Amino acid sequence: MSRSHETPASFAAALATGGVEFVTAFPGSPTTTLAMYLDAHGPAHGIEFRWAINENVALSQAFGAAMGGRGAAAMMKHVGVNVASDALHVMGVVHGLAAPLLLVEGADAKPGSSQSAQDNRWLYASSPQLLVLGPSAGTELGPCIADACAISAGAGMLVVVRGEARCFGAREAGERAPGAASPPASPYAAWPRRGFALATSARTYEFHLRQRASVLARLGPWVEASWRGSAALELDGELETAVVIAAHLGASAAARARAHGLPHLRVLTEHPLPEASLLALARRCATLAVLEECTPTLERELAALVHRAGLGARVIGRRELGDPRPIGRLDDATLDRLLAPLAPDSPTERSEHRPPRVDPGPLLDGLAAQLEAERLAHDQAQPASGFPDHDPRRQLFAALRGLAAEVFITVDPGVTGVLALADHQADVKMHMGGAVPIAAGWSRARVGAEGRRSLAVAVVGDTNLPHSEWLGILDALDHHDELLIVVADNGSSEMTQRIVTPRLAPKVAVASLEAAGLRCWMTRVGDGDSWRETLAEAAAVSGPRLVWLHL
Ligand SMILES: Cc1ncc(C[n+]2csc(CCOP(=O)(O)OP(=O)(O)O)c2C)c(N)n1
Ligand SMILES: [Mg+2]
Repeated sequence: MSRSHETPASFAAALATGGVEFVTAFPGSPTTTLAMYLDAHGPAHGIEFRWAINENVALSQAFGAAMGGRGAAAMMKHVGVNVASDALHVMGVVHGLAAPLLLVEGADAKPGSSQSAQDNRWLYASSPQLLVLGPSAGTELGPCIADACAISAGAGMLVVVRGEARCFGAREAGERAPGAASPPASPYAAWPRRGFALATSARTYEFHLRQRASVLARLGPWVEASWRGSAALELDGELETAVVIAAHLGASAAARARAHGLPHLRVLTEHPLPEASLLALARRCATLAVLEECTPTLERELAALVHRAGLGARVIGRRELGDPRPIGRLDDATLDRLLAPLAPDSPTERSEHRPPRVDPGPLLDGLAAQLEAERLAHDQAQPASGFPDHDPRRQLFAALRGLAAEVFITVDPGVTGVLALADHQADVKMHMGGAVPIAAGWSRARVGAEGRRSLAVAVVGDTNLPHSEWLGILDALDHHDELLIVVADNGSSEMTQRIVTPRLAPKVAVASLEAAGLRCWMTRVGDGDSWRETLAEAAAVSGPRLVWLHL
């Protein structure tokens, strides 16, 4: 193991070792320092870094890069997750991405420099059922990123790394992960070669969640080993009180529990929890005292777990321990004040115990074949509907596929996007505002690499454009992305009873985008072949460009 004393440097090295080559971020403490390091030194680690116009764009670009086979991470602070939340709820549930994908969240529970203390643990654990790792010190960051990347690569799923200033702002980075010599290989091919449209919808969402349950079950042995605790946990006998410490408080709170001679277990994941280990402890205790910052998320989950198992242990939290504040930092002095009354008369605890390490990679062996068989069965049982034969959009998507040797097509929600999913006419549909940044991210993975003639195309609905695609376009302009944007203008939202929401008239919209520096064309599908010629002309030039297509 090599030693590194700077957290940002060891963070970058861990990302690179884990296969992350593309990082997008929107600034906000406590991730800014890490992101600024990547901005300055990313290339030395083989990492392309860019600031994004907002967090939705950051996460969506990272997702597109992972679809293209380039490991990616998006970084933001806890309130930034609100801006990325629509993306997170769709991108978070799918599997089979062709490279690792991480969301690195900086939490601020005090709050120390934020407008709110917002606790995102419940959000991750709710519908997207995300795996969330919670490193609590600079020393834990490297091993945590290594496992996050290995799991993300093996399942092709988004994994969250949630830390706060204790971890991301730490000076001492300590030991790097034992680290594979080369990043974990992905068992999944990149799009468009993958050959089907990746999408979430009413047709697929439950299917994705069933797959997630199966992936998390495979990871069970790794999750069950994701804790540290006092050696006394291994011993027989009854305990009066044991302390359960949430991942984000981790090492520093465990040190205080040890100083008071209290048996303790600190979990390393925020979701899911090592339930069997927690229950084993609960069986031996009269009281479990939970330490966590912000909302009583772990406290409630542990209480429910103990209740479901029919155990008698009492679960108490900060309030019962004597901290009436609903939020606020648990610094060492506060922890000492809360823990001192619990200290046993004859303390026995000294060192921290680690269960034997479980390598998560092998737990996911064979998963790719399982996921693919399940997908084919689901598609057969509930096939996607495509465009009717006479619909000109069928011809449009066929024409887009033919624009280059390799064409990747993103769409957004709407009738145009949904019907393009059948027969692999498009490659991906996620949320409103996803088409442009996903295409931009994919183009960073594929265009120009290995001499390929590849083209990224984002097909944007006329309602989606003002709702949420506009900022992604500005970001693509700012970064000179290789990207063809096609606005599919049917004059309304066909999806929602043809409602017309606030928008600029097409000519005004195009003039605005041209003023921003975007090269634009306007045409109409059905006017002979001229629209095909316009698309070919736009495809042949470079940089971000846009064809406004009246349908
Ligand atoms: C954040 C969010 N708000 C509302 C919706 C509901 N919705 C789905 S598609 C859509 C608009 C699609 O209109 P357009 O972009 O014009 O595509 P079209 O249906 O006309 O092809 C709306 C409002 C949604 N999916 N997400
Ligand atoms: Mg429309």
